[in-house]
Amino acid sequence: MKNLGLSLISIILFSSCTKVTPPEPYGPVPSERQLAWHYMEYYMFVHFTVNTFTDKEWGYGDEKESIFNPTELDCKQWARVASEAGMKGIIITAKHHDGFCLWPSEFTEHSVKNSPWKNGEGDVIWQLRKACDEYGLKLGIYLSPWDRNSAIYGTPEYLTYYRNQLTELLANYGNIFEVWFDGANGGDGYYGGARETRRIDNKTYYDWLFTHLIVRELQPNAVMFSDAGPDVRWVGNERGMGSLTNWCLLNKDDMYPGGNFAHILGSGHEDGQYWVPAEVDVSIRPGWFYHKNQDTLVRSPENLMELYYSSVGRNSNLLLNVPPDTRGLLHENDVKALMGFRELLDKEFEFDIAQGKKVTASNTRGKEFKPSNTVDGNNKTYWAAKDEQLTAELIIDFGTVTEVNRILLQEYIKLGQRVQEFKVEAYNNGEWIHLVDGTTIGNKVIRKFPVTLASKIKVTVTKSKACPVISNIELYRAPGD
Ligand code: FUL
Repeated sequence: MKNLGLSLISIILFSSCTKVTPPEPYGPVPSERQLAWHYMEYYMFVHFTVNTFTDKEWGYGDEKESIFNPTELDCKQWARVASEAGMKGIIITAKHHDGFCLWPSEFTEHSVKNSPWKNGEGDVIWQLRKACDEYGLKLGIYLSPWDRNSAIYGTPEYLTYYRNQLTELLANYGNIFEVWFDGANGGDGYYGGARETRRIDNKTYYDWLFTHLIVRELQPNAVMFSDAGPDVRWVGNERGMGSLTNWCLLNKDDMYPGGNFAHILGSGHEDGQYWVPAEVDVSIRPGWFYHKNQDTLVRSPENLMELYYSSVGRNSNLLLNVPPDTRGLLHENDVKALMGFRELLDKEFEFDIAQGKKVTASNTRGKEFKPSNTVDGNNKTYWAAKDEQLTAELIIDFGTVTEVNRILLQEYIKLGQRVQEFKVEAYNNGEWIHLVDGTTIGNKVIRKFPVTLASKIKVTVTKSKACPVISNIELYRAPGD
């Protein structure tokens, strides 16, 4: 009995000693609100204001409230289209540079309350809130810091005005997932009748840290976007181009909205001190606002598919702008393009060849971190190498020769972004053929390669800051060559 007791104790002790611990996080890691944002991937931008009716991109600030008069405004149509397109939320220009507010702000007369729309009783933000709830979408707001209508723009008092408006939006419209701080400022404007040029110092004028506190207090789950984060960064262009090398990391301390940082924002900083991932903002039309003469210039479904590859496929989220027209509806041509894109997307990623297949690794940390975690259709589980291992190979064995032309990879970013270089090869007829060379992975990369016959695919992490931690590998045979 005594002996049996002892050996039981030693078994318990032994097994607790051999329990494998997960890798320690490496470098900055995403907050919960950023993780939730990463999972959204694709959502709609809505640019709508007096510009829709004046046919302009930047209103001067002297537009009469009476021109805002959409005849059939229907936020439910926006939300239905967004949801059917596969989007997860909508971010709206509650106030653009012209200063006109889409909600009846108590701090200005320059808003929907003095427009003919619904006899001044309407509130676009509230309508959109309800529509988003109905379609299971999240709501975000864009509140332009530059205000060409405000008489006090450029003075310290304007900051109080701006923060009051921000507070109205954050306190009265339910949960907000993203607050968009734009960096543009062209200087001249109406400014309450002064009609002059007002220059501000982007670095100091807005006192951003104080404004950020308001967002944190009223909407702790919201991420804040700007050129410099703090939670999500601009990608540095409006052409829909994410960077092939894309670190979710940024040394943002000396950066600010409207600064000259576009050249850095695509790739981020490999040694960045903060987790600030990139968002690709791009319009479905040449302009951000609706212009009738652009009805024939809406991007095609194929073009939108390319945008998807250059954004979501490059470790960024895609914020696709679809501007309502003067009726207050998304135009038929835009809706058609979005639905066409959705169809292409569904076909492109219809069947994951890798899921459930046999996977082996050159190195594995322990059974909880087994290689098959990368193909179990669950990106909360992951394969990890041992700590000292900075390179490793994973081989997915299809068991039979299969055509393949796309690969999707994900790091388990809760433990930080680690991979610096990787390559992908295919095995057929007794040899390994090179398919793809890559640098960073992060939340997600998707890469195309020519249709290849393969019985196995090998993913090699050739350089990593710390032991690689991969949550997901998917392989597809997308239509076409
Ligand atoms: C820019 C603005 O000036 C454009 O009008 C648009 O809102 C775009 C998304 O951001 O900075």
